[in-house]
Amino acid sequence: MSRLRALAALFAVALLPALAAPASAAAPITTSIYTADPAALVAGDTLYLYTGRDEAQAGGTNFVMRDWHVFSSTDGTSFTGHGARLSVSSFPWAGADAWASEVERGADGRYYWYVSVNGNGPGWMNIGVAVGDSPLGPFTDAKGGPLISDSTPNSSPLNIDPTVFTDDDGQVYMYWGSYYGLRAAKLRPDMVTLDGPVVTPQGVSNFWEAPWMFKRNGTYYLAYAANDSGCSAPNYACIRYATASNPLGPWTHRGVVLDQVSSTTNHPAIIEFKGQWYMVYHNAGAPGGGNFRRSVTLDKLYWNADGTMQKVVQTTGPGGSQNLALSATPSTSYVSPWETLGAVKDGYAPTGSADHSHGAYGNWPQQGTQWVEYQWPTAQSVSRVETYWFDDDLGIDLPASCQVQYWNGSAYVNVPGQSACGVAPHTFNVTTFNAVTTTRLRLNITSKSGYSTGVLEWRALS
Ligand code: FUB
Repeated sequence: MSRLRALAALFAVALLPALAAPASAAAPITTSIYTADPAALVAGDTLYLYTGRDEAQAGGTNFVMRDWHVFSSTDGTSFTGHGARLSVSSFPWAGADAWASEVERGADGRYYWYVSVNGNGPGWMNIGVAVGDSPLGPFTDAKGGPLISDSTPNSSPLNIDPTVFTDDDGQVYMYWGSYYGLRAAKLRPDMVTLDGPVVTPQGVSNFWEAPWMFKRNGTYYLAYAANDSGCSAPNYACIRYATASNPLGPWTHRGVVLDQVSSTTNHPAIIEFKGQWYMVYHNAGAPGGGNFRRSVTLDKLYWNADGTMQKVVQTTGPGGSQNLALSATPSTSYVSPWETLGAVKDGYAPTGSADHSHGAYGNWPQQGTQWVEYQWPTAQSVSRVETYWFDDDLGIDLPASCQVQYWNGSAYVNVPGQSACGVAPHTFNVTTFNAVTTTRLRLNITSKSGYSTGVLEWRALS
């Protein structure tokens, strides 16, 4: 089982209801906490998002997830946080890992919250289910034990990521799974008992994990995370989808609906709210974010006339920041011939300061002050940079200091109101300043005596 955990990590793979607090607008839905693995539900005139919470420390290399949170919106743009509404401790038979979940309304009008959670019994992850009388709960364990575990016949190699769908005739279906092992089963009207055997759906190409099922105009849709080289960089996921005319398939693969994001994992929820379709997902885009410090966000989703989905444009949502580095041309005072300057703007979220798996900028054997610069063909408004330092434990060490400058039309000058230019290892060091409008932004890096310096990723944010 430890091999599976390692794989999951690689792939990145106080339960009292908090007072409702307005969260920042749309994307990410909040920056008060890190959130992941969204599920969406419309009840009345409200869109509810159910998420996990990432609590890993900066530079952490595994998931730390203890509870599930609820957010709501009446306009699809600004979200109100309702705090943790369910936790691992809500399930007396479980002990850790509050992973992906989804809420479905039962025929009895109650709300069933299906969760991935680590049981205390044999095996690893299980699917549990809690129930509450409203979308905000309170929720309690509905079964007293797992609905799906490793001992369920024909269960997935990793029993996580439930998606529950109720068809027009009232029949309820659950899909779940990871490690390429998609599974499905019918549920009885009680919502907590399987209604027949677990089946292995066919035709879902490159399925990795995170299924999300829905229906539109009589066609069934299954969106899911895939990680094949046809859609994402190594260790990253994209979102593919398939359609079917029967809720248990066979499925026909239709393509990629969401490209790779800035976190290695990717997790979809697709829903119509007040006439607009949305793709809800997570990335590493919040300040200090990373593969284990993710943030839920959403973007509009549009349909083609033939019922296929257009690829979602990742705007980072209304009011969200964009990483302008992605469209910049980088240059530098010096780069070692074996290093890659372009690595600083490839969108990768490193797992630590020694993680040069996606290339690194390094200036060995230079010492003293060197610089990295971004240039744009038209002026950009920039107010924050996030810097992930490279440290190879050889000639490249963390810098002694750094300074952000911009081109004011005739010279490089320090950006105004600059917060500390951090040099911490294993994290994105966030430096904020009064917004500048410029075609060139520069990071001056001063080495410690006897060392050179390097950068794994340098984000420039609007
Ligand atoms: O958040 C933990 C796991 O990572 C989820 O269950 C997967 O979908 C992936 O996002």
